[in-house]
Amino acid sequence: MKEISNQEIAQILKEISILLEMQDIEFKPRAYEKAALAIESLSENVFDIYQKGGLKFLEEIPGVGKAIAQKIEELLKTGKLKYLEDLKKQTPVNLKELLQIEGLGPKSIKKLYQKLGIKNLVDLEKAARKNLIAQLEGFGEKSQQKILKAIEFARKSSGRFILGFIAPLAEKIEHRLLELKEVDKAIIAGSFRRRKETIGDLDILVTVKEKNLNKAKKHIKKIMDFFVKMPEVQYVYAHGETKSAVKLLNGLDVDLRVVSQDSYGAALNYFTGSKEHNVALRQIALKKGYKLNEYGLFKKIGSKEKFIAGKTEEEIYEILGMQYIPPEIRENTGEIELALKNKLPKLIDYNDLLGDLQVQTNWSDGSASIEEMTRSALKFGLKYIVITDHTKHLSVANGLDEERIQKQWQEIEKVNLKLKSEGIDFKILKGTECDILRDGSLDLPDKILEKLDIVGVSIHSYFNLNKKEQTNRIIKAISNPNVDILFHPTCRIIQKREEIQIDIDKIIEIAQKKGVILEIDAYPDRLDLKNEYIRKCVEAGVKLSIDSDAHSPEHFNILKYGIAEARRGWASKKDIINAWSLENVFDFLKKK
Ligand code: DGT
Ligand code: CA
Ligand code: CA
Ligand code: ZN
Repeated sequence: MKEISNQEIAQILKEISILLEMQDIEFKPRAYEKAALAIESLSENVFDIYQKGGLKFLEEIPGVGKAIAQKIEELLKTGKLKYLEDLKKQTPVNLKELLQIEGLGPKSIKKLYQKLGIKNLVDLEKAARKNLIAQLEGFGEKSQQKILKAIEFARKSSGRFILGFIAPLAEKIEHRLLELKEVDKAIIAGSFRRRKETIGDLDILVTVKEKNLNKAKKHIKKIMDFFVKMPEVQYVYAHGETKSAVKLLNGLDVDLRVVSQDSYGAALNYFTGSKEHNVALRQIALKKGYKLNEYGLFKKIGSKEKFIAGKTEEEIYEILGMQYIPPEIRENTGEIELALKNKLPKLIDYNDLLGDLQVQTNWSDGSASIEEMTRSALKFGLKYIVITDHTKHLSVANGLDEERIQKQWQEIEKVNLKLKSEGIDFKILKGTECDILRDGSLDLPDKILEKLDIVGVSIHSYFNLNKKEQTNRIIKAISNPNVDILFHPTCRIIQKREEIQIDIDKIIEIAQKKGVILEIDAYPDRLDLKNEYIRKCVEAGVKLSIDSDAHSPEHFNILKYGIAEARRGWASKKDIINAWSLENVFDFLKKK
């Protein structure tokens, strides 16, 4: 048996539907599509359903008939599906790539394959550039242009990497460079330094210690040689005297530039970006009679330019009459204007968190015990955590029912006493990640919720309700006076699942009225809420929490990505409730 997720099964059914449509088969494609949709919004795992009742239970899933049930059975049993393999052989094209091109559907993809042998994006672009698509019946010049545009867009949005997933490798490379004896400074600039959710490529800057120009040249050559020969390098685009560029085995591109000590700050500022921030900053410089580029800040005196600054970023901002702007908010969304008026908010700091309000244990789908999670939280410098295991509706995660959650309280008490006896100042709180059911009611009764220290609620099913229904569902859930936090409010998974459709402004408004906290889930591919919504909360005075959503002891490590997202959303300590002492947290919650 193979544990395949609902999402994966739905994906496969959708693929079959598209392949069938290519074959000009009627009705069947629609049946597969319907089954895919049904399985996507199913709250129970198909895998569990099958284990409980076999083929018969599969057939009871709405939209799933006998033929489709059998295919699901084959998938679960063998991990493969012959029917799909056969269909794929008939039109061996890269559907995933081609379908992201706006305007291309199953029928047109089939035609492009049959008439021009187009199998993927590269083939498609070649054909379009050779003007072959314009000549195909049913396409024409206009759609050829559209296709070229869409290819460009697809290239831009794909091939990006999730910050938290590549950071360990990126930092390893950075440290490795720093350890070279020739290197003085090494730093990753670009979107990585701005802590964007996804990273296109890495832009590394280094300076050398050697001041003598001739000697320095040799040192730089050594650094460049070292860089292009790193074990992770797959391909070398450029191996130059001041710049090299490589592709790593995982597909990530990395640029390395050597800059002079005197220009380090200017280069760091330029290559950190964003481009929009750079452009606006340069205009400020011009207005004040300077010129700013990656080499420094220059004053125009007559026809000459005099070097004024460039060694550090700080001195550049200072001479331009501004506060230092943290990289995370350099997006030209108002930070420059405020920095000129000395009115930037003081952002939450990377060591400001005192607690974590969402922690899973092996009582549900976490890997470690309450005590193990607690000891780990202590190591990460926290003062309190809330144990928030899933509830019974989420049966895949072995969610807790009334009875088990009450047993868990005894365990929490026990560990709390143990810590106290060891003289450790730490508090474990009783909480829950209570499932929001389809109609907005909650998976645990009020008489249980009342007794918890902190109640978190979240959505794990029916992701595709329409905006009105989904918004009302959440409003109903957070209107329960026992509810303190809404976890991962938009349910997005970066590069995998779109946000659920909600009226975020309305939810922020209700959260503000009811004193409900909205979460920033720090999981690298969640970062939910995202920065734009965080900023709305900050403006509306809604409190936020930054939680690890830890499922194992080392996961507290990812809190930093939540903090980064909070900073990108302009949040300060006053906005982030788990940067407060436990006393203050409870004072806030009591006022609800
Ligand atoms: P990415 O790699 O797509 O995640 O985003 P970035 O921001 O790292 O962009 P990248 O790698 O193309 O360029 C690095 C930095 O260099 C960018 O943040 C700002 C600067 N930069 C690049 N192109 C331009 C430009 O045309 N004008 C200005 N002013 N700055 C630029
Ligand atoms: Ca970059
Ligand atoms: Ca770059
Ligand atoms: Zn969850």
